Amino acid sequence: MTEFFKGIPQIRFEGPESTNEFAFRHYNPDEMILGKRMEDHLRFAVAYWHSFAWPGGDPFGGQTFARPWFGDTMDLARLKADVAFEMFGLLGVPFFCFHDADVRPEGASFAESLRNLEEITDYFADKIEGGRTKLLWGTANMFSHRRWMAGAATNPDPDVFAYAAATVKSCMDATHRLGGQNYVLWGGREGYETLLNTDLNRESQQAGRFLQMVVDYKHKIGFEGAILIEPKPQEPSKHQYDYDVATVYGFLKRFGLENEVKVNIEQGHAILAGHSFEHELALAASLGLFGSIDMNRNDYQSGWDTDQFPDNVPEMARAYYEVIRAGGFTTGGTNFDAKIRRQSLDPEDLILAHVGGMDICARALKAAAALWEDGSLERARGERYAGWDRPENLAMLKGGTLDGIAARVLAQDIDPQPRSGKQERLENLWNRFV
Ligand code: XUL
Ligand code: CO
Repeated sequence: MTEFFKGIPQIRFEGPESTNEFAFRHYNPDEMILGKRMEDHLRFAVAYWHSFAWPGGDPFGGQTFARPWFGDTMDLARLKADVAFEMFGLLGVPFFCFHDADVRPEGASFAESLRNLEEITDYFADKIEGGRTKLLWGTANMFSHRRWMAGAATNPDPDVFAYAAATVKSCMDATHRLGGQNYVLWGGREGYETLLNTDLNRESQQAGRFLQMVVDYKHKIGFEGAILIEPKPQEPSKHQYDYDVATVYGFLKRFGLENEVKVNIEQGHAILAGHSFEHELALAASLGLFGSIDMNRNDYQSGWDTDQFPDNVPEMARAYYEVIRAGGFTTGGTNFDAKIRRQSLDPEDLILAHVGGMDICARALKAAAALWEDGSLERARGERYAGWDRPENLAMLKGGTLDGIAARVLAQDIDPQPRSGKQERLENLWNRFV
């Protein structure tokens, strides 16, 4: 054991009445909900980068955190891993997620970076084997180092494209070796700052080819997890190609990859794209793309990607209702891609942030599941479309023609009668459960 979380107890479920800060009030892993354990519904993951690699900087100031593992040596990388797995254990989370750059020091060459990653992968493998926290997903950080400033796969320099291919291969290998359930691609620099120096067509052809190679490699090594793209409209780039779920779907269709790749939807990214989180979830499910979620909100006033822990049960309930409607997670889960504020210096702040986030999500899941079980909302939705079950109406969708339908409108003197959409009534129903 390291000293870092000294004095912090194992976090356990104590129920809604508990006043113990270091306990769950709602997250009860073994509680059965809709026939499944709560833990298996939520599938929580801790994000290595925000909790263990982020120094606490913002655009106006640098490091605020003093962590004993900050530095560029392999010994410190191992200490960081020790502390990280201690926190996973204290929280009892089933999963974690990481980028290569979070877990190993950058080497002087690609070969050295690769060796460092492989060494840490072995170190993780032992910890995974000896504990109960597994890998939800791995990914490559192709946005922090200056080599990526003009993009990774979409870079005008073919050497960067090659370096990106080698990097993703190494991260897919690590993810595969650790039994990861997904591999994520988030293209923070896959976009542009100005169209004046950008060839959109070339860059999207490069991105399409790159993703095809990722999919080919997945099959080559027998990786059974899902490949996920994480949409985001901008930040750090002025405009990012993976803008939102609909844009990603268009891209996948264009390159024939819509059955190979799904999406990892982040709450804050959905809002930055001008959507609600539930919109992005519902759309992904309807397109067959729903994979996983990053559960972190932005500050609604600042308009930045502030990556805060969730604090709003009604909003999260909308999200988990869509997750339930989508049939729940398969390989995906709820990753807290969230960081504590830069003034939250104490080790216990890290723990309490996750305890709160897990409880908010658990509460939201319970509310959403109760409404789902009640069934009134789905019945109301079904009734609204019930006219489509009649054979003459079904026929319009299957082989109907404009002139044939026009003839029927005339013959039967069809005169549509508007009906209430019942929105307030449904909002009242929703509020009975949330
Ligand atoms: C950035 C973001 C990333 C991805 C993984 O906004 O969400 O942390 O989740 O690269
Ligand atoms: Co994210």
